[in-house]
Amino acid sequence: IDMESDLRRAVVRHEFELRYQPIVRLSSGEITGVEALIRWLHPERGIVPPVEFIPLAEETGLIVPIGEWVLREATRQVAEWNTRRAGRPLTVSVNISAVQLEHTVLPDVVRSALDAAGLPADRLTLELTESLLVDHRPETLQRLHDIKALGVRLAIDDFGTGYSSLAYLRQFPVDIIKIDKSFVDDVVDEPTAAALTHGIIQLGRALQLSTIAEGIEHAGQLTSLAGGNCELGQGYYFAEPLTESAFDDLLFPAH
Ligand code: G
Ligand code: G
Ligand code: MN
Ligand code: NA
Repeated sequence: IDMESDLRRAVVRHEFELRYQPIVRLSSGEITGVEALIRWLHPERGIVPPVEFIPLAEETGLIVPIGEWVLREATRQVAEWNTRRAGRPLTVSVNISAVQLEHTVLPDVVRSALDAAGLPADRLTLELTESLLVDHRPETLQRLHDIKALGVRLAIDDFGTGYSSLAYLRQFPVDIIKIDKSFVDDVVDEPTAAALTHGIIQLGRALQLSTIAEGIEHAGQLTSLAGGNCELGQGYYFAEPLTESAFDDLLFPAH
């Protein structure tokens, strides 16, 4: 069977699962949030990563029901963790495709997911890629403002890799910059990458945005980023994207 009908069946049969990667305060190691990342649990192929089906889901419009499921499931799960946890409630970050912004009444979907989960709007972050922001139509900007009006936070994902990163910061109502892994990869060994990374962090500070460094894999990277006052980070050094049950064990270690 072709992959499109395979993916349609997956939507009907709920063959998806979320993985949760912790987002950590670099100065203290405290977990402040999680990024939800989708996986397709294919009956024959096993676990299919998003890079292998998100593009098809976008072309076919199937990303709309899939994305709605991701929003509902991620907010439900994190609201549940927050009710069991002492301390400041976790935030949850969900990746949003351009197609979701075009083809759905996304603000209503977001509002409905938050209400159903009982999660305060300021605990949800939507991650937008720079390719999504290339779209300059007024409807896109209006929809982002409608979502912001709910109290949700917006992040620019993979920051620094697009063509006009700085222009997006003027145009779009963003709260968070996610520094792309390609900068973090070389922050220790390459003076240019280090200068750009620390420059992005200072830019974020000047604009009163949070900065999250992505793809931290080694202690040396953490030292450089924390030394440059990068607020938050994520990466294999802390944890890979975890199953719900593994993340649960991380939050609530057995005595
Ligand atoms: O999880 P992984 O590390 O393989 O993610 C690969 C890519 O898939 C990332 O670019 C990520 O933003 C994207 N992705 C993961 N989950 C989702 C999702 O729920 N919706 C969308 N639109 N993209 C996702
Ligand atoms: O594009 P986006 O930032 O949404 O997706 C994050 C992707 O990076 C996911 O595929 C996730 O599994 C992956 N990832 C997260 N931390 C690390 C890391 O430390 N190293 C590598 N190589 N990939 C990572
Ligand atoms: Mn992301
Ligand atoms: Na990214």
